[in-house]
Amino acid sequence: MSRKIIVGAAQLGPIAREETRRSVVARLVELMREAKTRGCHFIVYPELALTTFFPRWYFPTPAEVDFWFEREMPGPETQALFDEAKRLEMGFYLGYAEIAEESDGTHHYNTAIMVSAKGDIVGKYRKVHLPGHREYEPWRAFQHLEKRYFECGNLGFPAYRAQVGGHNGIFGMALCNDRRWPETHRVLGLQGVEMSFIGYNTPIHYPQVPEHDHLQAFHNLLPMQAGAYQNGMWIVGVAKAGKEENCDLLGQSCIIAPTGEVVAMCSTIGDELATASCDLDRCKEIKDNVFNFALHREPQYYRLIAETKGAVVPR
Ligand code: ING
Repeated sequence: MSRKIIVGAAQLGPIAREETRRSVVARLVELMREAKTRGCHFIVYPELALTTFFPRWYFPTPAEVDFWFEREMPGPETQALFDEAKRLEMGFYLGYAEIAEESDGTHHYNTAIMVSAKGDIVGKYRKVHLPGHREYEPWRAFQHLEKRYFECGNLGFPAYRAQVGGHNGIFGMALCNDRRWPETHRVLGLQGVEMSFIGYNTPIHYPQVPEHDHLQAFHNLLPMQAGAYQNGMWIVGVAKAGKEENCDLLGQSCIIAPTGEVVAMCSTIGDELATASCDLDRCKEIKDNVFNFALHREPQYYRLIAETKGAVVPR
């Protein structure tokens, strides 16, 4: 018995500050059409896939910030993507900046959705681990103001039963910095997730520790390969890549098996599709054995993980 689904990692090259959503959606549709010719059932786009990575700049007014957000999904510019997905019977994951009107007011999130081959939104995730800083910091070559523009997600790390390629599976989502934190993958793993989608925008230059710049590719794969293996799940990591408004973003979009092996990877820093046939049943090789949670975990000793924010060091 196997539950093979064919998945596409749809990496995007740079999106210029002036590039319209309509123009970006045309690029997304192009990648979706290529995915169809390659037999894909599902395609994964990057984080904040509709615009340039705007947290690299300081915007003084709320109106200038809100310009980068979507109030509707699908909205006027993104309906074409949903329509094409329905026509091609292609599910997709899409990262975007979300303005949400909730009972207690208006909120701003760094969001991702999972959309079925019928064009229905079957899952939503709002980024929990927000990197960067809140105030303008002039010493930086570029800002990273995610803590200023987004609120911490209020949905946790939900898992979804959904159908992809005619097979039922359990899917999860994360966004960029989330992939660096083992808690992200484990909370999904503890819900039986068999495949997670993670879009990212990762500058190669890390201003606080520039001597780590040459390690960005290693630090991209390391946590995702570990997360896949330690939770017995497929992980599809997809970059917005290339020199975007003079900021070099890492590529290396990839599909990782539950064994932790990279089975497909992009080799350019432009718009590029990497695909793989992923058998969801292969998760059992790991989930039923080396990481059989019910058999081997000892949560009575893990309380610090959930009970404290910072480290509790011995006196
Ligand atoms: N970007 C980066 C990421 O976590 C970063 C921020 C870069 C953190 C390099 C640490 C090192 O991949 C986003 N958008 O989270």
